[in-house]
Amino acid sequence: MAIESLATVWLNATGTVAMQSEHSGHDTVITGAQVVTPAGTALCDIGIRDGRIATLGTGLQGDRVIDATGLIAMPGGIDSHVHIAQPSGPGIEMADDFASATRAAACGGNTLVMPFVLPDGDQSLRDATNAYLAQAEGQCLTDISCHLIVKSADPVTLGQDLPALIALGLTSFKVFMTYEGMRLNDAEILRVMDVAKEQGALTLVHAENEDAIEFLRDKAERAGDTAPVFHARSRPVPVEREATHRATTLAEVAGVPLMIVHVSNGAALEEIRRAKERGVKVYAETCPQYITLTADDLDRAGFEGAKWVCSPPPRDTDEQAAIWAGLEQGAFDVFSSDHCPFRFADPAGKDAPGARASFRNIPNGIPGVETRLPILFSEGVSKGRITLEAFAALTATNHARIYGLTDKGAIMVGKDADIVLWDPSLTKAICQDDLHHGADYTPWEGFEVTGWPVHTLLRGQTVMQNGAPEGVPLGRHVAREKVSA
Ligand code: DUC
Ligand code: ZN
Ligand code: ZN
Repeated sequence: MAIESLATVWLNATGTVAMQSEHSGHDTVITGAQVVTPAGTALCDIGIRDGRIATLGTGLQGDRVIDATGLIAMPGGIDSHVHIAQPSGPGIEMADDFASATRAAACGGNTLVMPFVLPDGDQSLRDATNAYLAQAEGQCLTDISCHLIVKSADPVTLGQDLPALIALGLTSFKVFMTYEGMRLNDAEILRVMDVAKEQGALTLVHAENEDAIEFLRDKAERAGDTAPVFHARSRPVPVEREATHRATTLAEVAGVPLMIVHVSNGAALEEIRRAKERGVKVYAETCPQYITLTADDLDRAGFEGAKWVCSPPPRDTDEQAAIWAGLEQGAFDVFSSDHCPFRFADPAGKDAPGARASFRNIPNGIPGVETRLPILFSEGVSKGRITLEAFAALTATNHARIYGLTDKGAIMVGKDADIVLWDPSLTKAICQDDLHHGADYTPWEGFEVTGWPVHTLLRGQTVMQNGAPEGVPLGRHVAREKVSA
């Protein structure tokens, strides 16, 4: 369907706007862009009033006019999986605080990120949340909305803290099947899922089998195989496939929806497909590392491979193809960064004490909040694998729907004016020197992309223009709707 005729159909069919030749009273009007909405893509103006999208139409007038001719207007990116200033163990420090992470996020076309509250030591989940939100206050260039991490299924956490925090709008939490000290056993996961069901929250699962990993890790170390690449070899596809099967089965038993985060391979995706066929409501997330990186990236000379150490690890080109097939066929609901930044040349980061002696000691995670959207735009939209509408769904609209961010995630009348303008023809190589995160490297150094965000607006206010952050930290913590089973 031609863009003009689709515009007419959509604008009239919604009943929310009329095709007016003039409409005044806007604080800001964005003119001339191709506007991507849940109902299709149309050439029209966007009228913004009091931080919200007030009008979609033509010939709109306002106090400030942004000429976006030749650009694409998308909903601001929502990155529902980032780690910011998270406690990471003795002597280890994450490379981003709220200021640097949200600055990088805004420069990468995002308007909301979802970090995780992790209690430090035996801190309660409630105390950890209060401290974390206090740390974010006044620092954020984008909005934020926090998930919780449940690392203990004790009565206070399950009976008091989770219900109280869910009631305050923190309506999702992550459980781990890997990492000693974080992982829950099956009985504990079922009890956590039951709280999710009773209280209206969504459970996110990190699906890797810790016992199988430890078996392989120990064997590798005893054989003297301690280099970064053995991180990937000790976390092979079957450990993720088995845990994905178990997580979906536990959700089936508990009768709850769940999100499998950072799916890295076709076998795990197949487990998700089979669970869906059984009637389990399973959402799936994947990330840039699983469509662009491989385990060979960890196999560099010396200690360089530590830069690519994350879990699950990047796989191979066959698994990249399986993830692409899933993205093209709609098997994935969300595309997130799993931004988990550590500095490379830093004993508080990848070069932690003992890390060169064994991959076991390398902090897990890579930076990616600023590059998530350009990588998917370039590899997906520019290369013709996915449509603009699928891109918007995978990077914003589905995140808002699944996690209960009712005012966010789409260019529609009444929603927050969280908008990013894309130059689809801007070609460049990703370069650490241009990025705004706190890490001292990017895993995508030199990666060529076509398409880059050039203007980000948070509730109508410019927070990035032409690659530079702009304005004061306006970001807020956004409470979310409950999730129904
Ligand atoms: N899991 C994540 O989700 N992020 C970083 C490290 C990890 O294991
Ligand atoms: Zn994880
Ligand atoms: Zn993560």
